[in-house]
Amino acid sequence: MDAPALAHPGPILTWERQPAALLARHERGLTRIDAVAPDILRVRFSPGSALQPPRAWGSLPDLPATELGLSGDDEALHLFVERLAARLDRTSGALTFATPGGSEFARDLAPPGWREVAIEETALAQGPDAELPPGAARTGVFLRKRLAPDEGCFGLGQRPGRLDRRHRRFTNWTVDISSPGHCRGEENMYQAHPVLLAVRPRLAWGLFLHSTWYSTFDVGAGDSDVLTLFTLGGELDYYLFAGPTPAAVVEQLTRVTGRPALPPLWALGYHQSRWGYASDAEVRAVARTFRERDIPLDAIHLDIDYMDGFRVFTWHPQRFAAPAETVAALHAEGIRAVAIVDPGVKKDLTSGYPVADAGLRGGHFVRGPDGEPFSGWVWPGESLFPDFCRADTRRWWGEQQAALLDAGVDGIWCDMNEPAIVDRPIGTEGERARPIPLAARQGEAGEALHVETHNLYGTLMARAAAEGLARRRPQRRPWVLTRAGYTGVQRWAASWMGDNRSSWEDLETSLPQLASMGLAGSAHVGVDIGGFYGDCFAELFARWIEVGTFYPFMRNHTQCGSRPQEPWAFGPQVEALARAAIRLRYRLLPYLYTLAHLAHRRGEPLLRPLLYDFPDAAHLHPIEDQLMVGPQLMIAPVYRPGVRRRLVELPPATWYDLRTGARLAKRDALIAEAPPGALPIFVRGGAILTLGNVRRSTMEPLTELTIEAYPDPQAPGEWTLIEDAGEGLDYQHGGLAETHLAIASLRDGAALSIAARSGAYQPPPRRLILRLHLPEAPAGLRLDGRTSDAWRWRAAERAAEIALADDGAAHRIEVIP
Ligand code: MIG
Repeated sequence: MDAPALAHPGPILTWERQPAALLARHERGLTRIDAVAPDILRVRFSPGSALQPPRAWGSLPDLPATELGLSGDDEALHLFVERLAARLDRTSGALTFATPGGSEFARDLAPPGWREVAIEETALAQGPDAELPPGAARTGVFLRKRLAPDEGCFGLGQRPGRLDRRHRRFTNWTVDISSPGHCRGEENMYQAHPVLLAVRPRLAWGLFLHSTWYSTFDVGAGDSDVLTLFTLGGELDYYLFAGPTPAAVVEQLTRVTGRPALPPLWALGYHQSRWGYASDAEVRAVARTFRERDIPLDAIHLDIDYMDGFRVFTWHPQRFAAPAETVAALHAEGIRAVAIVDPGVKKDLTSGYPVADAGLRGGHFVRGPDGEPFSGWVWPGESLFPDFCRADTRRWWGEQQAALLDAGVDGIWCDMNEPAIVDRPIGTEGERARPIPLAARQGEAGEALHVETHNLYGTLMARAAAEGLARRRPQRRPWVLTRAGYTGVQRWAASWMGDNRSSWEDLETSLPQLASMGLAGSAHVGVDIGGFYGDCFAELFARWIEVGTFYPFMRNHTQCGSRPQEPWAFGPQVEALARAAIRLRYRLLPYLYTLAHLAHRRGEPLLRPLLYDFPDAAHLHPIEDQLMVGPQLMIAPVYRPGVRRRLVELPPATWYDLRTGARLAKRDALIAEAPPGALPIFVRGGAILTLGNVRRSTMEPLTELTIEAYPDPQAPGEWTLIEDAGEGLDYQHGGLAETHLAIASLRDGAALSIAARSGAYQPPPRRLILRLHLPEAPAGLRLDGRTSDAWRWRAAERAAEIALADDGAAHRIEVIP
């Protein structure tokens, strides 16, 4: 296909310096570069004479600008912030970036180009609904950047498929990929994350295309050394992150798009769900069975079955006749209730359904191109769709949650918010996806067309849910789970990856999928453990739950009508393995919760690819079936039938086997024994792992804290345990407990120091167990300078152990060689 030629900006005619920005006018169009931070530049280019004004619903947090250094010569304008330099060519308008040391990257192969793009050229060709009114933006802007031959390309969010995104093409347009009419693709998904992380030895950089419009990334698919960005938005707008490590890029990205919300502690526990827990009695029976079988559980999710005729914000009058009692019964067992909410509001105007009535009266629904409320078909039948671009609509929606919150519901699960809509009653023959028309109007007073705001629909619904929770329960932390989203959704919600299948492939793909979500800024993510579509089976379930232990969000969920998938559904052997996996999750909670704080403070993903922690080991970067869980743990899951051992690459570090406590001999790789129930888990030398006692749920107090030190003979190690009440907002005002821990490797042994606890949060009384992992039993142990006779050698764990009451004071144990 011969695409029409692109228009280009031509030479820069005039330029002006603003306090933290450069504004350059070309023969055609203008470039604006903002110094966002010492390590972040924002680049905008418009083919017109002005940039689009910021959108009211644009949801990036405000950042203070930084100083921009600027100089010019005959050929170029040179821009500097502390850790990033850019060169804007005066003749062509092309940009190049460089480190302060002069290493070039992200070079434009040509200046931005544009042309009129017909909708049919995009994946948006959806029949007549795709038509935009005359005059609506259809200018497509293109940008081609050079990819270095040794640059690995990562990110782009939840798409399954390979972790390394190079040689593929991606569309950023939120769709319900599980609905008829869409096939299960790797190219486009429920969530849109136009985020790229490029990694080469000693230099990582990142790019966030700040366009909520339909956009595409060609990551070396056409020409392997070219990255082509395209947006239908009529203007180019991207943030460039200086790195220089992958961790720095993720920090920079989430500084711009927002950090992941800190979840309440219970959200990190085990969640049980299924489409089809259809009555109060059934829900109580599930809860009771968990308790009878002594399997920890923190939350049960209520799917659309609880509603009355799928009317959002209602309860079924018979099956859930007394919802407050249902939820209270769960709470009495230490279990939280999460309720699903769909955006489609049944267009029921005759039975006094307040959500439809008040919604119409308040003008809260998306209006079609004709200005009348748009309707389409979803579970409730013909439905209306809230216009979440409007602040007053988000508020109104949040208030509707009273119907759930008054019954005691703890968290909100936002589904179908791509939004998913079909063209006739669900299940009718010939059913096809029927999206909101691109020319539908959203925002206050017809401010924008749906084509611009579509990608934000899921995020803004999650935001409405989270803000509604916060308003109604100002003392508690909102917890929201969402299916659809756009980069930045992490500020309001955790995400699950939608409708996967009960298959080995889907277990395998969850690893790169969740890791890529982390790189796009969403730290709290999971897939349906056991798989959604189809029937799970014993071996697959056993493998999946052992991997799920390490998903930041750990939920078992399945489709209605599939075979039972609760931990006991596959017989006593698998039940025992599942119980052990879930118990391990609860043991790990103090570590995972500290990681949740780090995600909230600096965007750091809980689950991440090896490249995040080992940026200089380029040969490990494409690996996607071994992941890091925080900086201390590495997992090497089994995701194939019949496999009982597997190859594990050992990144450059000292490693311990978590199960034996033994330090591994230095080598590049090993074969790990991995029968079901024994997922290979490795601890990095220098790590200090903090473990809790197993609880039935996080509503029970932590009564024991184990601090396990894994000395690295080559280097000291340190860690700060972060704790708080697990709920509420005190953590924002000093209500934290931070315990600094350090291991020193002494000539003949090691020492573990625990600093006095700082911060205003007082953990409940508990026992402290200190363990030092050593090659062999030492002659003795000194506690706080005195030879102890209360220590013991735990041969099975290869650790010297001592227990004491946790008094919050400083302690030190030291090996007597
Ligand atoms: O059209 O609410 O991805 O988790 O169980 C299906 C029923 C709608 C899709 C979600 C799935 C949920 C299901 N929903």
